Amino acid sequence: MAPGPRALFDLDKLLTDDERTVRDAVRRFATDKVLPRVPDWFERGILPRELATECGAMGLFGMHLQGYGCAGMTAVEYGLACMELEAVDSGLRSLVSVQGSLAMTAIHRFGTEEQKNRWLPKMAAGEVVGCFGLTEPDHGSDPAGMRTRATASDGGWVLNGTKMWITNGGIADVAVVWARTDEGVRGFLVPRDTPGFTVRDVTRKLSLRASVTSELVFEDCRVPAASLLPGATGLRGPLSCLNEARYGILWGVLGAARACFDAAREYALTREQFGRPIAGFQLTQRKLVDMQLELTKGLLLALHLGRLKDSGEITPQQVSMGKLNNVREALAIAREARTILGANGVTLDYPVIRHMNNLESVLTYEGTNEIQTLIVGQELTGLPAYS
Ligand code: TGC
Ligand code: FAD
Repeated sequence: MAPGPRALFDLDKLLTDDERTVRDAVRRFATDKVLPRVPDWFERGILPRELATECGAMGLFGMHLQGYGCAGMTAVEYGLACMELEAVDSGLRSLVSVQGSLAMTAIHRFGTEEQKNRWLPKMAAGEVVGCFGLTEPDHGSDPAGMRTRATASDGGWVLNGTKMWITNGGIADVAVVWARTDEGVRGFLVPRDTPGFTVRDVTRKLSLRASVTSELVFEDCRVPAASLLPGATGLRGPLSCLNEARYGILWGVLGAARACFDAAREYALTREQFGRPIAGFQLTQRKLVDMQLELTKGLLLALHLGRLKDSGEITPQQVSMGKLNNVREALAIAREARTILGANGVTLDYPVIRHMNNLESVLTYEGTNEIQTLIVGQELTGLPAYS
């Protein structure tokens, strides 16, 4: 391999031929088909619905799930795909995470055969978009306090409450909604056109602008008994889906960090100050070296966790450790890259500040940095420190 940052990684040696093939195919799709359009979407604050159809055609939705039209790939292959998608934009990876790791996983894991056959093949193909409603305006880190309620009535259920910050909400055809019942938290499949279900998109975001984030409101929203996901009772149901999405994120953010590193290195080699390229200054080299060290360590951690996941041995706490480290370091890399670009770093002419702003959301969603810390802290001490 030629000298340069990839030679230092040489991660390729640790991957199988199949893993490299999947990674390269997703990289081509993301780079050739999506990247040229992303800065415009980010600037306008939109995510076109057609992107879901394109991702479906690529087999990206639920790609780690078996059957029902899903690709049945390994955890490492899924992770590598997330990395390539997020190298383009966290919004693209979010679309895929929420559809596959959250909405489809909830149906795949907790649904009836009828629910799986009805929804999963169309979701895998991108014909149907799903969202996952757990967070509420007053209950984010602590979903156990949720107020959305489902009441049994006339052989069905009536939903009342509000979900907030829901990715894909405005483009979703079906929402997986978690609500309090007399038996504890249960999950419901609510089609978008159900009377009493309204959606309002969150605007004025300065992060994840190429992603739809919405509020879901349920007012006496009546759904049939067949909408209930029978396999999940209690908070364990939604929290177990979060493990899947957190796993995708711990790979994905390395893609964003890699894109920032690449942009900063290229800029540093061509930008001249004091008569020579800024890459020739020791302080710039130290930044590049530290960025590369954390990127490499993050990749090794991700790959180790992926191998553990493929062998069925991974724990939720290990996933939290991966999300905690890799998001924190990706954000630090993005911020450092931004400094190397100087004033140019604050514009959308370069991808760095877009990634940096996106990563602020990634630090918060799927369990904040602090919550991941407390999950790992509990594992180390046996003492829960949430309240
Ligand atoms: P706790 O009493 O600890 O647990 C309740 C039940 O759940 C089980 N459990 C888990 N099971 C599987 N995986 C996990 N990660 C689990 N964590 C807990 C637990 O064993 C227990 O089961 P059981 O059978 O004994 O009842 O729950 P707690 O209320 O004390 O909360 C713990 C805490 C704070 C860790 C949890 O609430 C938490 O993770 N909070 C963070 C919330 C969060 O991450 N929300 C994310 C929303 S989705 C999202 O952000 C999507 S963005 C995606 C995108 O756009 O890409
Ligand atoms: P809060 O819980 O109010 O936390 C505020 C601050 O207090 C944080 O720093 C937090 O770490 C800290 N804090 C809270 N509790 C503790 C504690 N015990 N100890 C120490 N510090 C603490 N949710 C969904 O359900 N589905 C989605 O698709 C989805 N998509 C999202 C997309 C975007 C762009 C964003 C920004 C969020 C999304 N979310 C989604 C919501 C996300 O999961 C929540 O924002 C997150 O869980 C944090 O909740 P909160 O924003 O209410 O913050």
